[in-house]
Amino acid sequence: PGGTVLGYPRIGRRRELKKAVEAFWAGDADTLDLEVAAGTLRRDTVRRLVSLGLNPDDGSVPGSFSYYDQVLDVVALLGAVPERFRDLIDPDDGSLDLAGYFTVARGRGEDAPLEMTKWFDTNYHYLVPEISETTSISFADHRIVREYAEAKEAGVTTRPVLVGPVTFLALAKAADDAGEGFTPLDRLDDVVAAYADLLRALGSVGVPWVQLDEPILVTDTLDVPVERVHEAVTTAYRALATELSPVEVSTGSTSATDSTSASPVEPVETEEDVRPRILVGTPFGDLRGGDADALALLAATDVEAVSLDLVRGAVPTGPVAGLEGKTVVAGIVDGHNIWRVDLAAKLDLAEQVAALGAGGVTVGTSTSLLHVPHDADDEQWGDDSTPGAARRKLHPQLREWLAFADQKVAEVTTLATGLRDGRDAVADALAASGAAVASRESAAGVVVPTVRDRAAGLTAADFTRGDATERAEAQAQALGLPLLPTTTIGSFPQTPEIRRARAQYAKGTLPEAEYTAAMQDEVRRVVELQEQIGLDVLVHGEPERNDMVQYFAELLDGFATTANGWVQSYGSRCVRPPILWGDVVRPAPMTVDWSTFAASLTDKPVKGMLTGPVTILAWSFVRDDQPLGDTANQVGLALRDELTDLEAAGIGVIQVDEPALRELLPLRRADQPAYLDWSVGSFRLATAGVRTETQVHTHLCYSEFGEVIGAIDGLDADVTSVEAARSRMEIVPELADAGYSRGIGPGVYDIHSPRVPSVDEATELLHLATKSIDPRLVWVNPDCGLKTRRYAETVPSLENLVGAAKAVRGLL
Ligand code: THG
Ligand code: ZN
Repeated sequence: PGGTVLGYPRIGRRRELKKAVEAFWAGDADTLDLEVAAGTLRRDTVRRLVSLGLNPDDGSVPGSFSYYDQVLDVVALLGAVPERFRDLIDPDDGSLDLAGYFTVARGRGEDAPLEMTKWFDTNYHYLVPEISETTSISFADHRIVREYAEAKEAGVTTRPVLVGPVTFLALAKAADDAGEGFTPLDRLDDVVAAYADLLRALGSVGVPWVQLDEPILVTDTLDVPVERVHEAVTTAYRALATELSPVEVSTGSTSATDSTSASPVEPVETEEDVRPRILVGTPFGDLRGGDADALALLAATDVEAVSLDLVRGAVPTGPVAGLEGKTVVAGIVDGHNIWRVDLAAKLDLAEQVAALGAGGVTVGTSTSLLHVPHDADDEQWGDDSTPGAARRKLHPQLREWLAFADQKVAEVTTLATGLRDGRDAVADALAASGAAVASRESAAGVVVPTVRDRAAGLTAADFTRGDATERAEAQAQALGLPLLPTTTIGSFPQTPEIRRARAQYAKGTLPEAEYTAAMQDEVRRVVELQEQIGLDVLVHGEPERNDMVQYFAELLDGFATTANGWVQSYGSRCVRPPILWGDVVRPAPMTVDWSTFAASLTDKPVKGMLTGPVTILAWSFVRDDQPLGDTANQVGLALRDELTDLEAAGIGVIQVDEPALRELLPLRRADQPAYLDWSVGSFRLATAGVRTETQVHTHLCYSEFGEVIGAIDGLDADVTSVEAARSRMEIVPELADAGYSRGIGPGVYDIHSPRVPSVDEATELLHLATKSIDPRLVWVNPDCGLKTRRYAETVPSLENLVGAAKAVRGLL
C-alpha cells in the first residue's frame, strides 16, 4: 500500500560498483574486497530507499542488485553456462563463483563471451543465454537468498527481483550444440523446477514477496510466436503460483516497531511447499496489443500481483476477470525518462486503476529505475562560475522539472499517500508539482518561435534529394575515387594523452588554446597515418569527442548535460544521457573547424562526421511534451544546417551516423511503420539539403539490421557502412535482394576484438560481398569506429584492409 519501485540503479551514485568491479578485473582487489564493496552499496541502497519513504517491512523495497547483468544472474542462478565454460562450474553444487561469472560475461582467450544485445527499447544491454538440450539447469546459486538475509540484518525486508522464467528462455538463443529445431523454451519445465526450488528456499526463510519480471509479454516482435510465450506463462505460473502455497504475510504495519531488532533470517517452520507471494513485473509496454491479451492471461494465474506499465500502456477499461483477488502495481511514474510528474494527473490515473476492480492497488514505477540516474541533487545546478559549467549548461530552472531515481521514489510514496489518504494529505506536494509543470510549459527556450515556424513550413521537397543515379555520377566525377574505395568509420584510438587533455579542458585546468592545439596535433598525426596506410577517404579522427551524443548535446541549445547522471549501459560501462528539454537550436557550426583543419592537411577527400537525429534522441532523455517525430525533425534541421556549412567549407563527403536506428523500433509490430516513417524522415531532412555532388554516408552498428532493410534503403544515403564482419557479410545479400542500389560498406574488420585480420581474411569477406552485389557499389571499411582500440592493432589491421582492397581491385 505504501508504493514500490520495480528496481533501482545498482551502479552506485558515484559509480562505486563500476570501480569495485574494474579493480577486481585488474587484479587490484580480491573477491572479498569486491563483495565487501558491493555489500556496502546494497545496504546503503536499501536504507536510502527506506529514507525516501518505502516501507522497510513488507517487501516494498526491491532487491535488484546485480554484479553485471540481471540475465547473466539467472544463468548463474541455474548454473546454465554454455559448454565452453563448463569447467567454471563447481562440480559439487553447480555454482559459479564471481570470477567465473565475469568470465562468462567477458570471455577468455578463444572462449567468446555471451553475446550482448539490447534490453527491450532501452539503452541497456543484456547477455544472451545459450541453451541446448544438455545445458545443466538447477537451483545452483543462493546469492538471492544471501542478499535477502543481508538486507534483513540491516533492518529492511526486501523483495527479491529477478528475470522471470519465460522471459529468460524467450530471450535465450539455442546453443551451437543444440539439435535441429530446438528452441530454449523446450527447457521450460527444467527452468521452472529450478525457480520452484528457489521460491521454496525463499519461502522457508519467510520472504514475503518476490518479483519475477516478464517483459516478454509486452512485445510481439520476437522470433518466438506469441502463442508459445503465452502457453509458457500459463505452464510456468501454474507450477510456481498454484502448486506452491503463498507464505502467510503480516500486513507490514504491525511489525514496523520491531524492524530494527529483526532476528537473523532462519527457515521458518511451515509446510514444505511455501513460497513468497509473486509479483509479475511487465515493464516497457502494454500487456494488450494486437490480438494478444496478456493481462487476461496473468489474471487467470494464481500470482498475487501484476504490475502494469501505465506510461507506455493504457489503463484497461472495465473490470478484468481474475484481478479481484490480486494487487495491481500501477506503474504510473516513468522509469524510463527523467521528467517530474504532475502529481494531480497521476492521481487521476491511479484512481482509474482503482476502478478496475482489483483486490488492491499499489502505486509504482512503469519500469525499473535502472534506466535513470541516481539523484538530481548530485548535480550542481546553475552555478555558472564553476569551470566547465558553461559547456555543461546547467540551467537552474531545469532542477525543478526533473526526477531522477531518488526523486521518483519520493513521487511514488507521495502518490501512494494521496491515493490512500486523499488529496488533502498531500496538498503541498500537489501544488509544487503543478507549479513545476506550469513553469516548464512557459519557460524560455521550451518553445522557440523561429524553430516552430521553420518546422511548420517544411514540405516534401525538404526531405528529398535528386535522383540517386545522377548523384552517383556527379560524385564519381567530383571525388575521383578508385573501385572499392577504402575509408574508416570516423574515430581513431583515443590515447591516454587525449583523454587527459579532454578531462583537463572540461575541468578548466587546460586553457582552450592549448587544448585546441593538442587536438590539432592529434588530427595531424591521424591524417598522416591514413595517408601512409593508403586510405582513400580520410577522417579527422574525432579526438575532441568522447560520447558523440554528449558532444553534440553540449553544442546545441535545448540540451543539458550532467556531471554525475550515469546510467548503466552494460556491465560496468555507463553513459550520461543528455537531457533534451527545449527546442533545438544550433547557435554556431559544430564540426566545421575540425573537418576543414584536417582537409587543409591533405589532397585526399576528408569525410565530415555527424551523429544523426534518431541516435541523438535514442541516447538522450527526450522531452515528453510533443511527439518524438517533431523533436527528431528539430534535430534534423540543426544537422541540416551543419551539413550545408560543411559543404560550403569544401567538405564533399559527410557521414551522418545512425547506429541507434534499430534501437527505438517499437515492441509491437503495429507501431513500427509509424516509427520508421518519422525516423527515416528526420534523417532525410538532415541530409537532403546538400548538393548533388556532395556524398552523404551513414553508418549503422550495434544491432542486426535485417528487420529494417527497407528503412536503410529509405534513408537514401549515397553510401551505407554496416557492421558485418562477425555475420560474414550477411546483410549484403539481404540488401541486394531488397533492390538496394547505392554504396555499401560492409565491415571487413571486427573492431570489437583486438585480433588483427589478415589480408586473406579481409579479401575473403570482400569476395563474399562482391559476389552478392555489384562490386562498383562496394566500399571497404572496418565495422565501426576505432576509438576503443589501440594503435598497435589498428595500424596493421587497416594496412591489411587496404591490402585486401587492392588485391580484389586487381581481380575485378
Ligand atoms: N553512446 C551512448 N550510448 C550508447 C553507445 C554510445 N549505447 C550503445 C552503445 N554505444 C553502448 N556502448 C558503450 C560503450 C562504451 C561505454 C558506454 C557504452 C563506455 N563508457 C565509459 C565508462 O563507463 O567507463 C564512460 C564514457 C564517458 O566518459 O562518457 O566506455 O557510444 N550514449
Ligand atoms: Zn559503429
